[in-house]
Amino acid sequence: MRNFLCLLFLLYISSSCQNLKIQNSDASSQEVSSDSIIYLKNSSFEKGKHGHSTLPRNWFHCKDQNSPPDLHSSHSNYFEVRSAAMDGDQFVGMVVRSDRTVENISQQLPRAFQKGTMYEMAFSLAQAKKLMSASRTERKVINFKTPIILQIWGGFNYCENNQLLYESTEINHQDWQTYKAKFIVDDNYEVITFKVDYSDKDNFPCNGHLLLDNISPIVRVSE
Ligand SMILES: [Ca+2]
Repeated sequence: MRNFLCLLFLLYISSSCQNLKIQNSDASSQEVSSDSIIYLKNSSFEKGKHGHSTLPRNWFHCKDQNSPPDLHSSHSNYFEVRSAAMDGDQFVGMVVRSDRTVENISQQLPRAFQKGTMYEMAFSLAQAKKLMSASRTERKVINFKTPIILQIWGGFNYCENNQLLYESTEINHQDWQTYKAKFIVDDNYEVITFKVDYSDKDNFPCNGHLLLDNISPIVRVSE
């Protein structure tokens, strides 16, 4: 993990280089050209004014859902979330609700995935100490405290989730932890979607949330 994060940092600051010599986790080396890296826009959610039901700049969401996710700041207090960002000053919060609606954010990839290719990326997840919001089904303000999971989907538009690329474990920790996703895409997807879901399909619906920050570039890797 440590080597992987170092790799992503080096790739990020060296994007002007045509070819980079990198060291992967098993200590073997490989050449990574700049066209092997997909840079998401506003990947740490620093652009766009924070607010509840507010999308960060360059991000979209499927409008079939109730509302957009929330854009929190280290100094904001939306829904009584008082967490500090993992990177910079802002981060995203997404909820699942007992009315069976879930939140998501999507971005059109600056370069489409290539079918049959393996990619690797990292991001940070946490749960706030509390997130107090109105529950439509219970008709009162409650703590959305149930731990939930993050899914990453590949698709061709913001409401079309074609391939599940990654699914996290249940996020039940209040410190930021970095997760790594490694996946092979089965089509030339043009949109990436980060979506939350219930951690226990046999025991839903429920009210829960997680926080997301600091998404790395997406790097093409060999198997
Ligand atoms: Ca951030």
